[in-house]
Amino acid sequence: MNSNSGMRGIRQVRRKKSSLSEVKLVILGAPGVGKSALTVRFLTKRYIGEYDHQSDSRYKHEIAVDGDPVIFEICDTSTKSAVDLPAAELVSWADGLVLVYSITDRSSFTYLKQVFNHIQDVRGVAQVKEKDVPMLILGNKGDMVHLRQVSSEEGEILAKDFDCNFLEVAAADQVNEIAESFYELCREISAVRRKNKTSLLERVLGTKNGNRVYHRGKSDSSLSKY
Ligand SMILES: Nc1nc2c(ncn2[C@@H]2O[C@H](COP(=O)(O)OP(=O)(O)OP(=O)(O)O)[C@@H](O)[C@H]2O)c(=O)[nH]1
Ligand SMILES: [Mg+2]
Repeated sequence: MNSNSGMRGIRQVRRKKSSLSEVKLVILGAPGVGKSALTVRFLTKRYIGEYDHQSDSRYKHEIAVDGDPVIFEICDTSTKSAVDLPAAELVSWADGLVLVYSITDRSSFTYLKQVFNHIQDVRGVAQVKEKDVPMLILGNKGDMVHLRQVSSEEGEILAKDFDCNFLEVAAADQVNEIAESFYELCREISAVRRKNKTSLLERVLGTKNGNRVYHRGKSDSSLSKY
């Protein structure tokens, strides 16, 4: 490796770090699907079994993703009933959304469709289509297959409809799979930021694909024609 490519490598690492430094996630889903269990599993690797149901819980925690430190700010929502929709401010606040249902509870699966429509209302259909707010669907309580009400195929179809990743998990049993699904969401958020940064630069510089484009601006009209 020559010194130039070494420098390039260092700059790339620096840029990656700054774009990945803080990630805001909101965990959504019907009551009792395991939102808190999954959040605590991800943040502490622990499974306690019983969690506070009274109010939303907020966490701020630094975790390394692909060797780079990332500050995860997570809002674990507490849903009072399966007709309540998440607060619009929370949906707007999020960089990424984790949508949880329980494979043992069909109504929690159906609830996510309502939540998705609500996300589209809040963030805009076009933005959701463009994946400006990456999402992840987790079908939790995968250890309770004897009580299964939602098939894996249905979960996959839902993820295709929402155009996002999907995984069946068990907060009760798993650590690494859950962590990896959160890391992947974090990578997607980082990709969105890079994309938005590039398109902002293109707009500011008036360039696309390296070609400079001339835009007639307001000040042009005040220029003398002679
Ligand atoms: N068997 C099994 N039980 C689970 C799993 N995840 C969570 N639970 C249990 O399901 C119950 C609800 O879990 P919570 O994490 O409190 O669910 P929640 O979605 O945060 O619930 P609310 O905050 O009330 O909306 C608890 O008794 C958990 O122990 C899992 O993967 N397997
Ligand atoms: Mg909870």
